[in-house]
Order: sequence, then C-alpha cells, then structure tokens
Amino acid sequence: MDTHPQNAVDAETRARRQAFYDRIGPHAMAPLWEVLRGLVPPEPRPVAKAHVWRWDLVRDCLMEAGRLLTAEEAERRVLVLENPAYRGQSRATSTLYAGVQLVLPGEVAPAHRHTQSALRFVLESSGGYTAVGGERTTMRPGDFVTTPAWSFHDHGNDTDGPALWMDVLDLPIVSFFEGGFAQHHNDARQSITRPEGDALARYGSGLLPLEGGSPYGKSSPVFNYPYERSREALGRLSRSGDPDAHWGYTLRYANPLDGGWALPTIASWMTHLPAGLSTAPARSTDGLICAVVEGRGTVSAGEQKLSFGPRDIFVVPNWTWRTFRAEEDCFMFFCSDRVVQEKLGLWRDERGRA
Ligand code: GTQ
Repeated sequence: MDTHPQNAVDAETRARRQAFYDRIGPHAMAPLWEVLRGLVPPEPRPVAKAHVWRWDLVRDCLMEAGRLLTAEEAERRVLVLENPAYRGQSRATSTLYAGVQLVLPGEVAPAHRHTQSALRFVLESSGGYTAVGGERTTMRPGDFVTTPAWSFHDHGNDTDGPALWMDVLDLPIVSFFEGGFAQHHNDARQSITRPEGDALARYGSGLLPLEGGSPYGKSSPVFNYPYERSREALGRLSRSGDPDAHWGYTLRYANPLDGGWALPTIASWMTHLPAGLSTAPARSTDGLICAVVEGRGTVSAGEQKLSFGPRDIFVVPNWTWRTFRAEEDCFMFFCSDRVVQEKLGLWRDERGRA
C-alpha cells in the first residue's frame, strides 16, 4: 500500500498544484517533491541488463566489417558492445564503453590521443601491436594493455593473421563531465624510441627507477601486463590455499608506483575459478564487464543465467546478485568503474553465503 501523504490529496488540490507547476515551468523551475523519491532512491535500481556477446558471432561480424572498410578509413574499426538497455548510447554498463577492435594484416589504426583512458584485452592475435610513449608492445591473447589518458597510441599488425581485442574506455564518465579532448598525431605511426619491454623492465619487475614518477600522470607506467605472468601468478595461488568464496583466486592489476589500480577510472583484475567451483552470491555498486580467456561456465545475474566460453564477453549489472559456476578451469578478465566509486566514497558490496 502506498501511504505517501501526497497520494491522499483530492482531485481539486491536484489540479491546483498542476496549474502551479505549469506556471513555473516556463521559468525553468520544477517542484522537487514530485521527483524526490526517484532522485534519492533507497538503493540503486540497475538499468543495465546482463548480456553475453558470443565470440563466434562477434568475430564473424568484425571480419565482415573488415571487408567493408579499412582500419585507416574507420580510424578505429570497432563494433561497439551496446548494453541492450542502452542502445544508441555506446555503453556496456552505466559508466563504461566496450567494443571489439579488428586490425587486419598490414593495417594501421592511426595515432591519436584523448583524455579518455582505455584498456585493451587481447582476444586473438599472433603479434598485433599497440604503441604508447615511443614503445611498441606485442599483443598476445590474454594480455592486458593500457592506454593512459592523453598518450598518443596507434595500433598495427605486421603479421599474417587478424588481431582482435576488447577495448574498454571511460567514455561515459568523461562525457558526464563533458571533459573530452582529442587530437590526431601528424604521423599514422608514432616514431619508436624505446625497445620493446622497456616499460615492463623499468616499472614491472618489482623494481622501480631510483628517481622520478610516472610518465603517464595517474595511469600505471606498465602498459602491457602479459597474460603469461598473470596466469602463472594465479596458478601459483591455487596451489597454495583455498579460493575466496566470492572471487575464487583473484589478483588485481596494480600501478606499481602507488599500489592503486592500473588506470584512474577503470579497475581491472583477473580471476581463476577452478573447475567445479560455484561462488557464493555477491553484489556490488559497480557493474562488471568480463572477457573470458579460458574455460566454460555460467554466470547468474538476478533472474538471468548466461553460459560463457572462451573469448565471450559478458556484463553483470551493478547492484545485482551474481554467482559464477566454472564447468572447466576458468581464467576471466574483469573491469569496472570501482576505482572511481572508491575515490568518491560510493563503492559498496554485499556478500552472501554459499
Ligand atoms: O583504440 O583509440 O574502441 O579511441 C574507441 C575509441 C578504441 C582507440 C575504441 C578509441 C579507440
């Protein structure tokens, strides 16, 4: 039963109030009391839907796009993964953009920079590359590659197979602030001034330069976290202790300079769920984007149950009870806006029992 006092008024009072609203409307004013309950909800009401994009379909569609236009023509040949609840808005969750990018053999996605931060999670590649800060990093399946805000980046592929990866950008967050800037580089490919592996050697070996901070402001100076290393670390964890009830074996990608998340606006981590493991229910204020590297399983999100396999990408909406079940050994990449919510004091989670 709705016992709110405003619903007990008679028709005449309602009409007088409506007439008042109609008079103040042209002066750019509106009554808060008509919208307050929607503005300050007792708890989040997720808009996004759980959804899985199947690799076979996504790959086929991208290869077709590859026959329609070149990477250079498109600037970025990407199919946007649009949440069914946000069609036309280029959003996978309420706050993050996701897409899958294709660079064919011999192509270049020309150098540009923008104030949005980006990450690439490599799905298929025998040696495509991204260049950042004068260094080229080879992209291999499962690698997590960051593109710090305002750093020139170009992608290329000098191999004979296609390179495909998931892009996640903080586009909706930057749009919210209307804070976007972008520039093209004069050259399609930035000049290479450092040998491959330079950033990882300087910042990603558990050693750090004696002096100086990050060349990339608030982003991690490590711009490729190779899968080989992530998988090795997670594999070791699973040999030395029990999995967490909600997150199995999970390690987050860190900025070695301050221990924070790798990017200032996108939190990312990798999870290993051993075959047969079912996680206990949990929900959090951040919606999750997941790219599966290895293994098959199911994810339940609210009323929806989705199955997933290698290279599938799925979304779990914010503040929605979720569980995962691994049918096989699963290695899964996750990202979300958790880092932003933590900075703003908004992030919360609830963890249930199995
Ligand atoms: O690779 O720079 O999916 O600027 C969307 C915007 C990729 C990129 C996207 C971009 C990029």
